[in-house]
Amino acid sequence: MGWGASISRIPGWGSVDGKTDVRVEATDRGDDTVRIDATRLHDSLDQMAKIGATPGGGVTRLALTDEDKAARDLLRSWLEAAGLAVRVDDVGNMTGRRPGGEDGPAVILASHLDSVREGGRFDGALGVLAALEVVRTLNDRGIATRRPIEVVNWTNEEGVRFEPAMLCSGAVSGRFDRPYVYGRVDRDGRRLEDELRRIGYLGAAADRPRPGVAYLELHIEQGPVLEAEGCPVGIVPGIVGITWLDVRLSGRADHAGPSPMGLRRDALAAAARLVSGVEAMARETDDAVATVGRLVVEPNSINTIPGRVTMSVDLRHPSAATLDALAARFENLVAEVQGMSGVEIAADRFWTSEPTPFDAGVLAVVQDACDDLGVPAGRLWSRAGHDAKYAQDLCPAAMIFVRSRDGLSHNEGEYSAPEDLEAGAQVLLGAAVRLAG
Ligand code: HGY
Ligand code: MN
Ligand code: MN
Repeated sequence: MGWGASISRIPGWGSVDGKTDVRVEATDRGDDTVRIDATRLHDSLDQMAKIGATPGGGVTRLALTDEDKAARDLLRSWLEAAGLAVRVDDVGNMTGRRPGGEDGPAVILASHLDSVREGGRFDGALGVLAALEVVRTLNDRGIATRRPIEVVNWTNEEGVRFEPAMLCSGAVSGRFDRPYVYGRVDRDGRRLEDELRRIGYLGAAADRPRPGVAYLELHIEQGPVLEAEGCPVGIVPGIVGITWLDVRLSGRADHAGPSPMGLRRDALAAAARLVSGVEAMARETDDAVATVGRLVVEPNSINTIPGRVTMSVDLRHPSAATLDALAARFENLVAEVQGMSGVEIAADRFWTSEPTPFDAGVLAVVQDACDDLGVPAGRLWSRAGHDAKYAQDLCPAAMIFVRSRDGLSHNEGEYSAPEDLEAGAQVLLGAAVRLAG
C-alpha cells in the first residue's frame, strides 16, 4: 500500500523559521494525487547498492575511495538526467539544483553516499535517492515549485576512513576549517585533500551548499524504536550528543616468555581495562551508550607482549552535561589504569557533536505531510549522528526516519521493507512540496 502525496488541497501558510512565510499553493490538479514512482526508487537503490557490494549483501563504500567515486559519478549522471545543475564544492559535497519560480534559498534534501565497512545499502543512500525521486516525480508531473529544490550528497558523513563524522557538512557550517578537513588522514596516511583530487571531486568553495529555506533528511532509523511502535515512519526532533576520543597506549614490547609478570608494561592488558571500564560506565548511566569500535595492537605477534595500542571511544548521551561527565569519568579511568600498569596513556577527545534539537516549524511541516498521507509516524530523537546536525546551523532542519528491521544497521543485514521506504519517500515529497511552495 502506498500513500499518495495529495498536494492539490493543501493551501495554507506556515512559518518555517519564524521569518519566512511558506505559502503552499493549491495546484490546479484537482484531486490528482502525486505519488513517487516506487519501482524507480527501488531500482535506483538496487543500482547504487551494487557499488561497493560485499559478499554478505551489504556495501563497503568508504569516503573518497574508488567505490565512492563510482557512486558519485552515478548520482551525477542521474541528477543531470533530471535536469539539475550539479556543482561540487571544495570538500567534495555535491549539490544538484532544481530551479524554482523564484531564485534564492532552496529547500535542501540531503544525505550521504559513503558507508561504513560492511555496512548496509540504505544508510545514507536512501536519503539521497529519495531526494532524487522527489525531483524526478515533480519533473514527471510538470510541477513547478516557488522555491528551488537542492539535492545534496555530503562528503564523509560516516567518519570511518577520515575521522570525525559529518566532517564536510561541518566544514560548510563552519565547525571545521579547510586545513583541518584537508589534513585528515586515513589509516594508510593518505590525506583527504589528496583523495578528493585523486577521484576528481575537489571543487570550489563558492560551490558549497548555501543556507536554505529549510533542510530535510530522510534516513533509516538504525534502531528498534519504530519497529516496537509499529510505525513505518518517524519524525525526528533532534540528535543526541556524541563525543569521540582517540586513545594511544605506549607500554613496552617484550618477550612473552622470560619477562616476569611484575615487570611487564602490556599495552593491550591496559587497553582491556579501558574497554571494560567504558562498557561498565555506559551500562550504569541511563540513556548512555559507549563503544570501542576501533583497536589496533602492535606489533601484534603471538609471542610478543603488545607494546602499543591505539583505540577509539564513542560516547553518546542526550544531555551535554552527562556526556561531559562520562568523558571526565573516562579520563579518570585512564589515570587509574596508567598508574597501575606503568603504560603511558594519552586520550584525545577530538570531536564533540553537542545534542541538537531540530526546527519546530520544519517538524510541523513533516507532521502535516504524515497526517495528510495518513502515515502513522512515531517521534524519536536520533542516537546516530547525521549531517542534519550541522545543517541545522545553516537553516531550519528536520529529519524523517524509516523503520529498520530489528533496528539493525552498520551491518550487512540492514533492511527496511519496501513499503516503509516508499512511505518515507512519500512523506519527504509531501514535506518538500509544502516547504518549496
Ligand atoms: O556515527 C554515527 O552515528 C553516524 O553513523 N556517522
Ligand atoms: Mn547515515
Ligand atoms: Mn552510518
